[in-house]
Amino acid sequence: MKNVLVIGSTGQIGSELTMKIRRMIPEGNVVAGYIKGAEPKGELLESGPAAEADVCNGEQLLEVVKKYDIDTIYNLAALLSAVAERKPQLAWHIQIDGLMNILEIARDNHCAVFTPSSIGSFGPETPRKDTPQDTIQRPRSMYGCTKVATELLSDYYFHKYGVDTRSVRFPGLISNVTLPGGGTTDYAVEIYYAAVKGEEFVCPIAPGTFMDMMYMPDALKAAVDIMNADPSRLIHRNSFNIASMSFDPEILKAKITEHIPGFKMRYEVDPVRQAIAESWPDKMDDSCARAEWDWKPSYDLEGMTVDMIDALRKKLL
Ligand code: AKB
Repeated sequence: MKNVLVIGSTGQIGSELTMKIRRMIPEGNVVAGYIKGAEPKGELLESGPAAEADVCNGEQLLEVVKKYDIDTIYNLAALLSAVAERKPQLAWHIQIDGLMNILEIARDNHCAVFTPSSIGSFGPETPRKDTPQDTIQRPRSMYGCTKVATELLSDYYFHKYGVDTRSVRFPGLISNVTLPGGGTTDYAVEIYYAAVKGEEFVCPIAPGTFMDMMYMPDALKAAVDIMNADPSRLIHRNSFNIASMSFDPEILKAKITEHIPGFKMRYEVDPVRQAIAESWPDKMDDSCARAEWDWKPSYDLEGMTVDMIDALRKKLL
């Protein structure tokens, strides 16, 4: 990995991943790819090259890949689960037609490609506890349909054309830099912002609904480590279960209250998000990632909570 294009560089993952990779390879071109209306600003803009890179515009992508001699593409363009339910055709267009554009360019230009999958690639028939690496994937959401198709298409391009595609199934990601937009797991980020600001949190997910979650530094490490992994050890490619913690809103509220006594939360359950959340696993088994590329998270709920509160106090107060 030397010249890298991060598509979706101003999003929740992209904004931090681009900066991490720039720090890792200062001698390379790490291009912050964006779409109109979501241009990079500040440090992201000033610390390296930026280029318009819309997944739905193959010619534009090819131009960027050629100009910067790109060898690795991080494809982070996606509509998250709740938004994708409102705009299913657009979600398919971005997530699948866009991925096709990227894979074709990668095939002709010898690029490795990372396109994340998600806990959203599972559905109600999937075993909920210790969800195996290889299991039933029959999601009921459009987001999930695109994620399963992403896994299949990425594996297809690897087996058929030798494109070096690799991926992880991200849990809900919690970060203090860029807010997520339109996901089912967003509550687990928003709750920290409310708690630090001293506001009551209105939770859209019902008590007792468990989902895998992960702190952003671990997610970024996974995205980098999988692309740097020794290919001869990889039995799987698209896509690996990775896990670090699983909780429901009550457990998260109790943990935050240990650090911010008096924090208040009430429920106003959003039926769309709740139905999606109930179809996702409670907790994935990530033993294949641990065995094949030494995946190991650093943060548990306590470590993440201390760090989130500290960072948000500096940012918001
Ligand atoms: C979402 O909630 O849609 C995402 C995800 C789990 O992939 N955060």
